[in-house]
Formats: sequence, structure tokens, C-alpha cells
Amino acid sequence: MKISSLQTARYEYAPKLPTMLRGGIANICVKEGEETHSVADQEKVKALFPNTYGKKEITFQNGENTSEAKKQVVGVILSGGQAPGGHNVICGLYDALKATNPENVLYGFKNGPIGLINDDYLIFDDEYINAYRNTGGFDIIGSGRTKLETTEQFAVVAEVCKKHGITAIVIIGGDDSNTNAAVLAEYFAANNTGVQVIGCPKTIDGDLKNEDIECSFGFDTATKTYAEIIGNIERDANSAKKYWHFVKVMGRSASHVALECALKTQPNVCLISEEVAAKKMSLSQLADYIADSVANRASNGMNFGVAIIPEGVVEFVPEFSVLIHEINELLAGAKADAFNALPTWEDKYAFIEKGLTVESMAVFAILPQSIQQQLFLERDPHGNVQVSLIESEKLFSALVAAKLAERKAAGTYTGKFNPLHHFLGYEGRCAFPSNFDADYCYSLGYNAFMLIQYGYNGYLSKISNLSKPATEWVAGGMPITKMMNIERRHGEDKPVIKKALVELDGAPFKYFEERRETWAVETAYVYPGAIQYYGPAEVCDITTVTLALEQAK
Ligand code: FBP
Repeated sequence: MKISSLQTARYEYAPKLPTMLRGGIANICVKEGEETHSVADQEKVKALFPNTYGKKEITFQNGENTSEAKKQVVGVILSGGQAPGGHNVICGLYDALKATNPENVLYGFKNGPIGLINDDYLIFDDEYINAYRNTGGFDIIGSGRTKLETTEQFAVVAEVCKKHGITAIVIIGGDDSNTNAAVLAEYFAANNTGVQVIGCPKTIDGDLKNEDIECSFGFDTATKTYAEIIGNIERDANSAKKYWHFVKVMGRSASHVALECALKTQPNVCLISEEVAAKKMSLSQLADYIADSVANRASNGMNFGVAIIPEGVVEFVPEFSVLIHEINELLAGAKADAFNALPTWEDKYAFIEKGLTVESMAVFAILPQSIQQQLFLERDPHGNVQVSLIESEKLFSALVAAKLAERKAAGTYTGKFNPLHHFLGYEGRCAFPSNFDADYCYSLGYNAFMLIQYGYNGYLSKISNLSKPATEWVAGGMPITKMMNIERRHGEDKPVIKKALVELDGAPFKYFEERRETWAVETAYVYPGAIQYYGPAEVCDITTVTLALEQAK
């Protein structure tokens, strides 16, 4: 008996390309636009990118293909956290490359940027690639978080490219990886290597976006996956009527994921980190804010609810971010080893007490011990606290419980509060890409090859007009330097792609803000259900509420 599955059915799905990329490679030509300038700090960025700054934005259109007929040998890497659709970027790239010339070759460097440095690769063929079409995950070649940023690393990469005759590298990554893609592109140009670099915008966090990049891939599928689960939890809460669910969702810094899930499911509470920072809200104020919703609902007989907590929120609470900063200092360099060598938590606590300021110690002291300990877990390669390891959903429910206990003692609250906790992150990062992400990613990859074929270097593959059907999408490329500004990183001025946080005057946040008071008291839940892959386009192909609100005319 043959067992059917979504996995095998999805191999057959034909991703939709923008009209201008259909109709055969021979019929794709370039329309050049204006010269570009970086979003800020133009002179400084220009000085750092003398060979790649100021290039023109481009769009593709139907017309005679005038690109140079040369054999292309392309290398591709996946960089950073998984995001649904990564496989399709590679499939789109492969299909365009082979359709242009069957002699062209695609190398996949394994496990992220380290694969390029270690010259660890595979060569794609039809059989290999077909097993990954329209599937989630990055297991096609693996991913990793090594940074590709030093001149020594670039020199090694140049050697690897020379060895294999590689003409272009495609870097599929987030803001940091694409920043490094731009620096690598400049290095290749300055050293006349003839190798091009093209980036593709990835991250479920949704924070690689700007006036050119409407959204990063993976955000659509991940938020649909989380919203399905949150909707199911809401329905359970509304059925059982006895639990308050605290749901933490991924998003290292920005709260786009939390906001999109809230727009889809209308929970009682959703914290938005950017608002917390703008209003300088304290932990106590946030706990009171959630406790108000609990108490108001309890007074209407509803001892249940759902609160969404963005994983990065603690770093946006001013007193907490000072605390984290002080802890980072406390653990800097060899001091971390001394700390880790202390035998008991009591010894460690005494060390912490000695090292923190009185103000930060006061914040630290009110945290549950499990959270205190999580703040001392291993840093990520950039020295950051790994926010996904801090159980902020438990932190907030503990703080709310304390507030409610105070209110009960004062006789102002008589309800029941039974919290349950969830963390939604890894559940969504490798989901089968939605039709939107399958189409968007395939188009990004296909388009990346067209940029290579036309000789562009230091460009991001750009597909826009995304809230419209795929036929109306616009394909082209944007110099990465256009998205850059100068920021202070680790005590140095660095050119970086500006991270996009939730805009508090943007349409998605405004929509949420206008309705959240009602949602806090009433049960206004919406149950989005599972991602649909087959069926009417208005159900299966639509993308996020965020994008629809941003692009609403
Ligand atoms: P990217 O920015 O690399 O796409 O990753 C985002 C993310 O999924 C965050 O939401 C989360 O904080 C982090 O990765 C988790 O990292 P790890 O994969 O190392 O556990």
C-alpha cells in the first residue's frame, strides 16, 4: 500500500512566479532605475563601500534577454535560524540556473557560512533537489550562525571560489548575514575576484524589512503556525474556562511575530516590546496591566484568558535591560569562568550581589529563581543573552500572581488565577511553507539567479507588491548598501542594515491599539485554524494581516 502524505504531495506543487519572470529565461530583461543612497550616514557608508555604493535599483521585465552567455558556477549558503521556504529559495535558484544553461553548476555549502570557510559542500542535481521542493527546514544543506565578517575569512572564501571556479555566492540570511554579504561583495569587487554576491531576505522575526523589502520570508508561515496554535489554545480556554494561558512567541528583538499573531487571534493581552521601550514601562507596570485584564474578566465571571508575550520583551523593559547589561559586564571575558566555577547557587548569588548596582539588584531580587538562573546561561556568539532561553511567560505570570495576591489582600479582587505556559518558536520555523512562502521563496531564488546572470554584485533579491496575487508581484534587485546606516556595535562604528522594529505609528500597531481594550475584557477570540495548502486562493494564498494593513490603500 502506498502511504500518501503532505510531504510527497507538496513535491508536486508548482510555485507561482511573478509574471515578469514567467515566459522563459530568454524573455527576461532588465530595467534600470535610479542610483541609490544609503538610508542614513551616506558619506560614511559610501567611503566604506567605494566599489559597490550608489548602484542603481533594477526591476526585471519581459523582453529580450541581453545577459552575457557565460557558464555560471554558483555557491549558496543558508545562514542563521531556520525559516520556512529556505528550500524553495534554493530550488528557484537551481531551476533558473539550469534553465539558463544545463552546464551551470550549483554548490551548496554546508551548515552555514562555516561551510564556505571549510570548503564543505555538495553539488545539487535534480534527484537531490526534488526531495526538498516546497518543504520546510534548512536540512537541504544545513544552517549555522558563524559570522562571515573578517578580511581573513573573506580571503579564504575567495580561495574556495577560485578553486571551484565559482562566479557568484548567494547568501540566504537575516539583517546581519546580509550586512556581511554587502561587505563580502565589496571585498570581491575591490580585489577584482570577479565573484558576485547576492543576498536573500530571511527570518521568521520579520525584522528585515524596509521601503524595498516588504517582508522577510518565513514570517508568513511561522506566524500562521503560531496563530493556529494560539487560536486552539483560546478555544480550549473558552471551553474549559479555568486557565490563563501565557504564550511566549519568538522574535529576538522586534515584536512583529507577537503583533501579527494578536491581529490574527485577538487575545486578551499582547505585549509589544517597542511600546514598552517607548513608554519606558517597568516590570511592575506591565504586571499591573495584565493583572487589570485578569481582574476585569474575573469580575465578569471569566477566570480565563490568553496573553501573548514577545520573547524579546524583557530586554526592552528599561530596568531589565540595565540589569542584563550589568550581568554582561559581570560575565565579560574570563569572569564568566570564575562565575561558572562557583559550586553552589548561593555562592553565585553572593557574587552577583557584590557585582550589581543596588538598583539592578532590586530588580534581580524580585525575579523567580529559575529566571535569575536563566540570565546567567551561556551567551550567543555575539555575546547576547539568548532571550529564547528566558522563560518570560513564567516571569510575567509570576509577577501577575504577586499583584493579584496583593489585590486579594486589599479586598479589591476575588477571582481565581491558574496560569499555564507555552513557548511557540521552534514549532513554526520549519513548518511546510505556506503557499505564500513557497511562491515568494521560489521567486526570490529564481530572481537571485537573474541578478547573477546580469552581473550584479552586492544586491538583495527583491520581490515586491506582495499583498497582491503572485502574477502582480514585481521582481528586481536593490543594492544592499541602500539599506545601511552606521550603528555602534561592540564599541565600534559599523555599517549595518537597519533592523526594522514595530512602528508605533504604523497601521498594524494602530489597528491593534484601537481594539485591544475591548479584547482585554471581552472574549473576542478568532480561531484561524491550520494553514491551507489546497483550495481557494482567498484562503490559501493570502499573506499576513501586517502586510495587508501596511499596503491597504
Ligand atoms: P534569525 O534571525 O537567524 O532568522 O533567527 C531568529 C530566531 O528564530 C529568533 O526568533 C530566536 O530568538 C532565535 O532565532 C533562536 O535562535 P537559535 O536557533 O539559535 O535557538
